[in-house]
Amino acid sequence: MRKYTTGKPHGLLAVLVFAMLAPAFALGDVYDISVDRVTINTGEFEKEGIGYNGSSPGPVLRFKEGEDVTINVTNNLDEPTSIHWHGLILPFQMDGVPDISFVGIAPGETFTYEFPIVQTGTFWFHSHTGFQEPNGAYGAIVIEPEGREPFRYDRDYVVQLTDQHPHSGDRIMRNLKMMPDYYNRQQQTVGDFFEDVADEGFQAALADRMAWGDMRMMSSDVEDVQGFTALINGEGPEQNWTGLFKPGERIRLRFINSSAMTYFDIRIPGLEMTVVQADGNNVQPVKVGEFRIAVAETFDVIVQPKEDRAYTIFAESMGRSGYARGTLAPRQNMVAEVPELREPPELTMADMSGMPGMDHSNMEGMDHSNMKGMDHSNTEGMDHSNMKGMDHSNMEGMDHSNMGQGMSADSAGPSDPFYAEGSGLTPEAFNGGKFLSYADLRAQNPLYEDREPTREIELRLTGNMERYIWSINGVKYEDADPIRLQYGERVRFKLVNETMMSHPMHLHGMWSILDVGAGKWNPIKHTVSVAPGTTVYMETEVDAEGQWAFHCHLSYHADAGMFRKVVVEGGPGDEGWSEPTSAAQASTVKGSDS
Ligand SMILES: [Cu+2]
Repeated sequence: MRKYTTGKPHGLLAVLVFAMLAPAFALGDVYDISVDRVTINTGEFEKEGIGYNGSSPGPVLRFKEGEDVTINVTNNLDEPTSIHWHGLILPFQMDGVPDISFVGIAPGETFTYEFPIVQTGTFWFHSHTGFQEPNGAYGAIVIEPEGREPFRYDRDYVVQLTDQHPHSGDRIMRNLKMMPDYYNRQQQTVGDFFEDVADEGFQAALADRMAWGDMRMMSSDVEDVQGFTALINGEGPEQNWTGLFKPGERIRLRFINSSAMTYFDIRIPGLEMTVVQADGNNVQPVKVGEFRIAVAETFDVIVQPKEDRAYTIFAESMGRSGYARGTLAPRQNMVAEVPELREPPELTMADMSGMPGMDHSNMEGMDHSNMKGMDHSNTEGMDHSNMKGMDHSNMEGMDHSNMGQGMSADSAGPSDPFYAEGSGLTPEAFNGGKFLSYADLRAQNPLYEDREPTREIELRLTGNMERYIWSINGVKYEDADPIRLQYGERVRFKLVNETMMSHPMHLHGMWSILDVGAGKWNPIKHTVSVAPGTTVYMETEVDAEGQWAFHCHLSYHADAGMFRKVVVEGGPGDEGWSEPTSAAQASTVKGSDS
């Protein structure tokens, strides 16, 4: 283990020795990254944050398939750090997760990462220590293929989306723990209630409110953290990041969602987008008017603006509490109209149908004398994670495994099989055009042979919004045993979302084959978003030994416990993986508040 934590001179020597021993191996470039305190200016506020090589986002790292990279990461902070290479397939000791892959990088230390680049596409990197990532510690990775791309383009831009908040990550977490709706600025008011009474009638409006009150949740709980400024490549809506083009050119836009908490719905008014890659893997092209990008996902699209005018890249947050904005233009300082934010979506009872013990059939029998159900102030003592009367038998309606049928855009049918039917979160394209669904994704080339899984592992995504506890199978990370997998098996994960929030689940080190009902053409991803009230299946060829992380990529959900260690045993190099230990080990960071 220590050999990976050598200082810079040592690391270079190791590379030289390695090069002499294996002259046939291509010696790749050496990259130097420093981790620094930086000032982040969003155009709306300034804050102290963490960046790489003096800026946030850090540099775009450009690798080439087949090269062996050496990356020296020097920690200039007064606290430990780490870098995780999100979506990269590499030896687990290089994966950069403190306490799982390695011990972390102590203040003043240089850690040398060395690994071969065995894939192509758009990825990103970020700190896996404390709340450094929400505080700005991220950058983009572009990996060029050895051969040709299966699609043509003339230009190539990274479009890295982030959500910077005036508060530091530590402060946000403290506030959420104290008051989970602290950052929810779209709470319903008494006025809203009387509007609903006017629309739906008193009984319906009241029954609805009481059901929500029982749940200790609000129908506007789409986003945990509002009040951020959304950025494109580090520039806020007013700063307006701009990419230049010549009319008629084909432009590849590499969208990366490096936000802490924010899903975005992305469109470019006036341009059709052709999705060609998801999470770094080529997919059969899909033309769309709009797409949703979950936290930690990447989507590459190709656009071809033909007119000599500017186009706005408009990325609305899923809860419509903010937007990122950039511009594609033939010349600098050109702007196009910036659309208005649409109405915030409202969760519906369908989004809660994953909640155990909810029976929607007998709402009429509710006792209306108990009006306190509408009062959100007395919400103590309810823990949904252990509600009695759990009944999973009626979950079949949401089972996506037999999704081949009924996927037409029939107005009567479900609009998107990855959302509960009747969900308030089901996206709709602004212009009435096509909104990308997971169900549209097909691998360009299947990476794995289609074979039967050896077993199924059910993971229920659970939580208690009232206490801001997030967990898997009702158990948070610190109390959980690792998930043990055998090298060589193929595991089918059943992800059941019992909460009212979407969770982007990220498995490190191995691909997640998302079941969209397309057999061997199912797309492979590193991050799979599970919408409220739904069940999603993904399969994993267990082809990487060692210790890996598997977690929700919403920063504050991961920190609160929606996180697991995965141990892959029985591989060729299995010596029994020991726990990394060192004085440098520290999983939370005491950052300064702003
Ligand atoms: Cu989550």
